[in-house]
Order: sequence, then structure tokens, then C-alpha cells
Amino acid sequence: MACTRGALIVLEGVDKAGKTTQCKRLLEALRRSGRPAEMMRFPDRTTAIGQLISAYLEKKSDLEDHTVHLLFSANRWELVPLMRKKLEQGITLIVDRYAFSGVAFTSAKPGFCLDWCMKADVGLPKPDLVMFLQLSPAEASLRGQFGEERYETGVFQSVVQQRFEELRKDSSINWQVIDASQSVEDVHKNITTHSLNTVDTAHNLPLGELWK
Ligand code: NYM
Repeated sequence: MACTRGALIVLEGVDKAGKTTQCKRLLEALRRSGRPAEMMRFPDRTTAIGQLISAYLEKKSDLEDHTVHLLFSANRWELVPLMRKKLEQGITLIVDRYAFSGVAFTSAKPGFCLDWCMKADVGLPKPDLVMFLQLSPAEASLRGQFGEERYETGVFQSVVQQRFEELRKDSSINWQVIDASQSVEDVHKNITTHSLNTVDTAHNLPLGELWK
């Protein structure tokens, strides 16, 4: 029987790259084109695990670094049954951050290597497309101050950027680098083109397993 699943599309990038705005624009564009789509974001702060993560990010609680890494991963795993169900129903998922953020942010902390950080997410549904919104730290700083949450400093974000660069060398992932310094409209057009191609080809392909 022909497979008619939705595509798993992820947007990644450092803070202020415009991921959330672009996810929303892409969602509208896909729906307008008649392709069913829904948006998700990680961390999903609505679950019990997500609330632990949220309190940590807001500096209302302290968590040991390995522990919080595993919570971020658990927060993805707990949503996997729902993700699979939607994809099987033919719904394309547009995901604001995924395991790549998980690895890039934790491995930017002292004493963490990429390899250890990737382990907990091995076997997650593999994205059909990962678009990395590229923005230099200098351009990001022109977009205003960082917020109050943990990790929102220029120095930390630069290390995160380097970790993303290492992750992007993995040719088993369909990475597309998008120049996020362009206008919102131009970035949107670029993202939509990649996404439409992906949605139309994913229909016939089995869903893969991440980093396996
Ligand atoms: N973050 C996000 C992680 O450290 N690990 C993860 O696995 C994920 C998904 O959480 N600074 C970090 C990146 C962000 C922060 O994200 C919250 P957002 O998109 O601002 O809610």
C-alpha cells in the first residue's frame, strides 16, 4: 500500500534567528497550499516534564546538567507517540527546535562532548528536513537584548553556534542552511520552497530513525 505520511520538518538556529516567526508563516503557507500541517515546539513546556524544564530555564530551580539534558530528551520522547500518529495521518509537523538544540546547548557546557549528548535522542523520528537559520552573533545582537532565561548570553550562544556547525557536518541529516539575515519575507520564501519539496517527496518514504 502506498505510504501517505506527513513530513517531519525542523527549524533550528541560535536564539533570535527568527525560528518561531518562520514556523508560523510556514504553517500558514502549507495549509493554504492544501497540505495538512501542525506546529510543535521543544521544549514543550505544557507537560509535567516540560514544567520542570521551564522552571529551570526561568532560573526558578537548579538542576544538575546531565539531569536537565535527559529531561529535555525525555520531553521529546514523551511526544513521540503523538508525533507518529499525526505523521501517519498525513499531517506534516513543523517543529521549532529538536534534538539538535538539545545537543548544541548541552555540549556548549564544560565537560560535555557531542557524542554523549546525542545518545539519549538516538532513535527519535528522523526529520525529513532540518533548516538551520544562520545568523552571526553580531547580527543577532542587532536584534536587541537577550532575555532573562538561562543560556541567553552572547558568549554562550557563540559556543552553541559552533556546536551546531559540528552537527551540520553529519551528512545523514538533510540540513539546509538558510540565511536568516534576509528579510522575513525572503527567509519565508526560501523555507517554503524547501518544505514543499520535502512534503511532496516524504509521502513515499518510510520515516527514519535519528542518528541510527
Ligand atoms: N534548549 C532547547 C536546550 O537547552 N535543550 C533542548 O533540548 C531544547 C529543545 O531551551 N535557549 C534550550 C534552547 C533555548 C531554551 O527554548 C528554550 P525556546 O525556543 O526559547 O522556548
